[in-house]
Amino acid sequence: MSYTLYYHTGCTAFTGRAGCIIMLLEEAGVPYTIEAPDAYDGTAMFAVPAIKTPDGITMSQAPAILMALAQNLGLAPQDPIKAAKAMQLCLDGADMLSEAWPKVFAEKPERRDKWLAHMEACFALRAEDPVDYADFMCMQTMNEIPPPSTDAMPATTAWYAKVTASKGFQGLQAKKLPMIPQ
Ligand SMILES: N[C@@H](CCC(=O)N[C@@H](CS)C(=O)NCC(=O)O)C(=O)O
Repeated sequence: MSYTLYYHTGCTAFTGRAGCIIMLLEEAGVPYTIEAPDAYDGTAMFAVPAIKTPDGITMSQAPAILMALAQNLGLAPQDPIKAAKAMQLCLDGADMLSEAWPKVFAEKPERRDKWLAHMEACFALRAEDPVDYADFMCMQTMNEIPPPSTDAMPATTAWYAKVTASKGFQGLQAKKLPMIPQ
């Protein structure tokens, strides 16, 4: 049984907020298809991305989808302290995206810098940890921002190297789609 992800254009033109979910599914190596929003026949949802899972979950809200799926897919920390911090980072990543969208902080450099300093601190905390769902939420936005100076943000630089090498990131990149509509 396959997962079905729902997003604008079925992700044939851009990946938007579905990118983090695509990375999760690619990292897990599970079968999935992507359909347009009007194909969704699940329980109430306000806006895509939405998901239908083989075990009957139908839901929206990208960070909640990541949290709901990651446990079964083996992509959530097991340690309760790390698990709690991953939830925080996932929601931080979603907030950062909402604030950056759609011009990726072009008009708000001071907010970009505040977010990047926060991400640096968070990535330092998880430097030794394997990639998990919270990384995919953050990478969805971080990949759109010009890379920070390696001297100023060593933890972020190491984090980029770790996450860009992941199967999930590589699977999303292989689709050769922009994150934001062109
Ligand atoms: N908090 C939601 C935001 C969902 C959202 O804003 N989806 C956009 C596309 S990225 C949309 O389709 N919006 C239509 C609407 O709000 O009516 C999430 O993270 O999934």
